[in-house]
Amino acid sequence: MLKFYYNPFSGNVRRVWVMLLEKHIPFESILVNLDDDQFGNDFTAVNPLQRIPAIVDNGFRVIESLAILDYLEAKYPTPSLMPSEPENIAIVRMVEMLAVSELQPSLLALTRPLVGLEVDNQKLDAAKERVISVMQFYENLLGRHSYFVGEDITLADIVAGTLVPLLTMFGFSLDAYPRLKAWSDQLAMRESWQQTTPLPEVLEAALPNIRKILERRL
Ligand SMILES: N[C@@H](CCC(=O)N[C@@H](CS)C(=O)NCC(=O)O)C(=O)O
Repeated sequence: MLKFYYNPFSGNVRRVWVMLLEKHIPFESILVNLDDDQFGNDFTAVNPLQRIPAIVDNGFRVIESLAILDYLEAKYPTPSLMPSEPENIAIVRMVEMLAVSELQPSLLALTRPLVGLEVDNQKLDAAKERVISVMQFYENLLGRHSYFVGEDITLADIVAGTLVPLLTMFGFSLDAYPRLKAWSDQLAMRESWQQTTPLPEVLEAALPNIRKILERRL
């Protein structure tokens, strides 16, 4: 059975978890406590870069969440979560990359004061502006569709839709982005979202480890 190395607080993990559930892929979950379990020999043998998520499927190891999503889509194509038209592929990739390259680093910057790390106010302002630019881009892209690509959920919705709900924790409101709000509310009703929503106590308990992770960032 597919082995899934995870921790419920992690946004990088959650996108893989949601996909496994959406595709009804049977898996065995293996908790990696990020209070240094990731540096142990067992997990380092799975991922030499010592990060979750990772999967091992029939002996084939995949690390990096977006690579895992692509692998799962190719290996388990039904139900499809990736369109085939050039424009729609571009939409999925744009949404994914904005989530991981713009939204996520900005949220990490905004997490620093929450875990008692030093704060550069200029960087915080830049991070907030970045988040707002991405929210506006997503709002426009959603147009009148239910999802980023028409009426069917794709990887774009999984990657962005597991990060956008976190924005309210950082003081952002979705009220000025009605399409984004409707889309996020609709995703929140899916079983895969409900099963993977980190409980407040899980997030609270993870704060010391998040602090250590942020301190180690290059
Ligand atoms: N680019 C990687 C990022 C993975 C990542 O940073 N995972 C974090 C948890 S959210 C981690 O395992 N950190 C452990 C550490 O920094 O020691 C991906 O998308 O999979």
